[in-house]
Amino acid sequence: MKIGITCYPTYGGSGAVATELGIALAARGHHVHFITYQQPFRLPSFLPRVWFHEVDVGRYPLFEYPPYDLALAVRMHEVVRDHQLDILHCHYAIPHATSAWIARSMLREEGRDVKVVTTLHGTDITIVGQERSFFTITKFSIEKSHAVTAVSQYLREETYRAFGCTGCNVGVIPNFIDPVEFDRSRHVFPIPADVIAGRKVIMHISNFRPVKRVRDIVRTFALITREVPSVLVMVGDGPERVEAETEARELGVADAVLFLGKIDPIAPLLAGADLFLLTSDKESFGLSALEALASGVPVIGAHAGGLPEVVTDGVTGYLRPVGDVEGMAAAGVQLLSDPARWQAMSAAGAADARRRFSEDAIVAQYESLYERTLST
Ligand code: GMT
Repeated sequence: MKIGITCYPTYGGSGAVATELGIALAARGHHVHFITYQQPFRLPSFLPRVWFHEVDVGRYPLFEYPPYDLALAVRMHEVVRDHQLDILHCHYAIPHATSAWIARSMLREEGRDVKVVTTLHGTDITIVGQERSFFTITKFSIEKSHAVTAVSQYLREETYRAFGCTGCNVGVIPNFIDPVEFDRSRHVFPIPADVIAGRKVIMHISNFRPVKRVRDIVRTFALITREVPSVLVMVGDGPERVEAETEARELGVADAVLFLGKIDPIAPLLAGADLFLLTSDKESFGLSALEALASGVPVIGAHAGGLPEVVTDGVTGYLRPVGDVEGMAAAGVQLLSDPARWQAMSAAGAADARRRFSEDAIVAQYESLYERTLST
C-alpha cells in the first residue's frame, strides 16, 4: 500500500507512534510518505520506501496567524496525486483530519479517491478538541474520516462521551514497542557512574506540558530520596520545565535532579533506570510508561485515563490517585528497598509489554484496518 502519514513532528507520544508505525510499515514493503512541517524527531535521515514531504506555510504580512491547516491540505493533495497514495493516516485529529478532509474533497473533484484514517491520541479529544473554537470541527473531522482509532479503551469511551458521536465508529489499536530496541541488556547507560554515585535512578520523560504535573514528579522524588538516596533524571522539555526546576530548588533537591532536554533515542537511558514516574492528571495511554515497562523499569504513576490499561497496579507498577505524591512516594520507597520485589516487577513489566504491545502484532492491526478501509 501507499500510505501518507501526518503527525506532529516534535518531541511527544503521538509523533513517536506515528513515526515508528511508518518505519515498521516501510519495513514490511509499504511505501510511506510523511507529510508535516518538519522531519519527525524519530525519523532517521534515510530509509528505503520512506519519503518526507515538508509543508511550507507561506508567510504574508496580512496573516497574523499563518494558515498551516490549508498549506497542509495543499501538500496532502499534491502528494496523494503525485505518488498515488491509497491512504492518508492522520495522527492527532486537529488540524490533520480536517486538512485531510479538504485534500480529499479536492481530489474527488478531480475524480480521484483517497481514504482517510484518523488516530486519536489524547489531548486532541480530552483538552484541545473540547475548546469551543475547535469542538465542532473536531467532531466533523472524526465523523468524516473513513476509519477512526483511539490508542486506548478509555480514549474511545471519552470520544463518544465528549462528542456524543453517533456517526463515528472508533476502534481501539493501542500503542506499541519494538521489543529489541527496549531490551535493557542491549544498551549502555550513558550517564557516568560518578554522576549517579551509587544512588537509585528515577526517571521521567515527557513534553513537560501542564497535564503532566511535573511538579508532582519532583515532589514525589524529594520524598523518595529522603529514604532511598536517588537521582531524578528528567528527559524532555516544555512549558513547565521552569516550574519543575523551581520546585526542585525549593525542596532542596536541585543538586540531585538532572534536566537532560529532548534526548532521543531513550532506550539507552531507560536501560539504566530503577523507577519511572508519570503523575499526569490526564493520560490517554502513556507511551513513555510502556517504553519504561518494556525496558524492565517499574512505573509509579497516577490512576488517570488509559494508564491503568498499560500499567497493572501491583504487578508491573503502582498507580495512586492524581496528586497523591505521598502515596506514590511510599510505593516507590517500598519497591526500591526490596530488591526481590523490584526484580519480580521489572521482569513482569518487560514480559507484559511484549505480550500485549509488541510492534509486529499492533502494526498488523493497522495493516488490516487499511485493507478493510480500502475495500469499502
Ligand atoms: O505529545 C504528543 O505527541 C501528544 C500527546 C497529547 O497530548 O495528546 O500524547 C498523547 O498521545 C500519546 C501517544 O498515543 C499517549 O501515549 C499519551 O498518553 C497522550 N497524552 C495525553 O493523553 C496527555
